Amino acid sequence: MIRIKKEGILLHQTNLEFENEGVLNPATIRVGDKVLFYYRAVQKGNHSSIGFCKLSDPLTIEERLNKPILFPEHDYEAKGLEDPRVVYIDGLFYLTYTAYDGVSACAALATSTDGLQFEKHGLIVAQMDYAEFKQLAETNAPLDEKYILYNNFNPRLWDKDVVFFPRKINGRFYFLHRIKPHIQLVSVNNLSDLTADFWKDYYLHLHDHIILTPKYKHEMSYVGAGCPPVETPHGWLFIYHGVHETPEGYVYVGCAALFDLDDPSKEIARLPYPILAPERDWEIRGDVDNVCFPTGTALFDDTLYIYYGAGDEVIATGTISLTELINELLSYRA
Ligand code: BMA
Repeated sequence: MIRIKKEGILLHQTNLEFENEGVLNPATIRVGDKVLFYYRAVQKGNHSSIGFCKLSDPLTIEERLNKPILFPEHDYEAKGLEDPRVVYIDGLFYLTYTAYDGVSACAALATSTDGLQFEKHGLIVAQMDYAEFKQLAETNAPLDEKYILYNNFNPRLWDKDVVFFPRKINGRFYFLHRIKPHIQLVSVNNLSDLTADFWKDYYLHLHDHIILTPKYKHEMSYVGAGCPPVETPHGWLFIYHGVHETPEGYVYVGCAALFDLDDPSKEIARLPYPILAPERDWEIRGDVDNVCFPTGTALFDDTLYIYYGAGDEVIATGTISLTELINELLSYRA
């Protein structure tokens, strides 16, 4: 069994209005020897924006902005910008986040050439009623009943946890997304291909796009994409979150799986146990109890730094040897 070594809390909330309730779930990316860090900052009343820090090394904050770098400006994100993820592809930072408008929570995209000034591109997932999604998804195959269980109380379809792969694969953009309870995979030549008709056709064939479903006890309720996949010679390393229900509520843990480099819809291996689970006070008790929610990594030599929201209130870091993690995964080949 291999576990993430806990390095402790990296970022706390402050008294600044935009982050006086908590900080969590950061998008992270290594640039040179620094790490750029875009985190979900929550203002009392559960209004989120994206805060920004720069780390001089993976565990040291060098600079922290005293106002959000991204905040609500449009109707589709009026109630908050949540859970960012970031990658850098061909000269551009792609930052995805969950845009909440009070009715639905759907993924949106912003891009930047310098990592500081972002241009918003709006929602990039389907904007449809849940009823329409259900009707499309049931056309060609029965729909797993958990889709109904976790979605039927929302009039609109919720689609969160959009996480881009950090490079194009055979010339195409790939990204993960999550309609509960599974992780689905999209690939397109151009992001402008993501039209309403694209999504209708996609949901007609939902089954073909599901790439990760709950398998083990710790992830039995649902799974969701976590950190941008890490490229290794043996495949794409996915650090994702798995959720299971207990009498005390849902427990969020960090999990690891390996997917094929050329065809990321193929699962190569998955660990049958979590590598990161709530154990410390600040993971067990928080704004939401029992949450470890990994959203970003940074690789320095063989050490993979994993950044995660803990208890939906603070941001913590964990480390693991990439080689050891991959070797462990390979011993659990599908
Ligand atoms: C998810 C998101 C995350 C949060 C997690 C655990 O649905 O809201 O921001 O960290 O739940 O509460």
